[in-house]
Amino acid sequence: MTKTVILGVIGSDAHVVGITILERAFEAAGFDVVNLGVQTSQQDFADAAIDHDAEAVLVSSLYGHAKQDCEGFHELLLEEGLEDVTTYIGGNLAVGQDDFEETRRFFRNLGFDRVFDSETDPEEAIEALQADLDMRSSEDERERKTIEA
Ligand code: B12
Repeated sequence: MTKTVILGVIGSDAHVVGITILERAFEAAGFDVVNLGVQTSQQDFADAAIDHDAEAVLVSSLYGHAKQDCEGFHELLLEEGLEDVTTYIGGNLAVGQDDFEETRRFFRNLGFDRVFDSETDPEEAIEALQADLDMRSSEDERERKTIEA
């Protein structure tokens, strides 16, 4: 079954090239992509995930304000009943040069399932999402069988 991902650039960020490339790469890999474009609010991500019954939300941020823009995002997803949606973030996630492992830890602590830097090849994120969603559907399948049994 085709899996739907929501893609967008969060906050006031207007960098569009990265998500355009990601949109094409995820589509070519067989995903249904809903591209919300630039300057997308947290609520817009949540609304789109509900409207399209999405499996994943991919957040992009390039301009250095991702930390502020993503505060409270996972609390909002929880409030909206979207706790099962897989969330990734990628791009230039901090201002200037910093230790990416620290940045990754920060965003993992916010609730993102995976965190990617701006050097990430889209294929890497696609393979990760395929693996994460396959894992999730086999867990669901196992759960269904246990309930049915
Ligand atoms: C073009 C550009 C602009 C253009 C954007 C035009 C447009 N509409 O897209 C303009 C001139 C408008 C602009 C403005 C600004 N910019 Co600018 N911009 C760039 C630049 C030169 C290229 C960005 C780009 O298109 N890259 C090409 C694409 C293919 O790569 P990408 O965006 O990195 O995306 C890839 C990866 O990051 C990754 N990825 C991205 N998101 C995600 C999400 C997920 C889930 C995954 C898995 C992967 C992933 O995959 C993408 C595809 O391969 C970069 C510098 C650079 N070389 O990156 C600065 C840069 C991003 N800009 C920067 C800044 C500071 C700004 C401004 C704040 C400047 C200012 N003071 O006004 C403003 C912000 C305006 C705003 N509201 O957003 C900084 C950010 C610094 C930081 N984060 O620490 C950078 C890094 C320049 C720098 N070295 O200082 N910018």
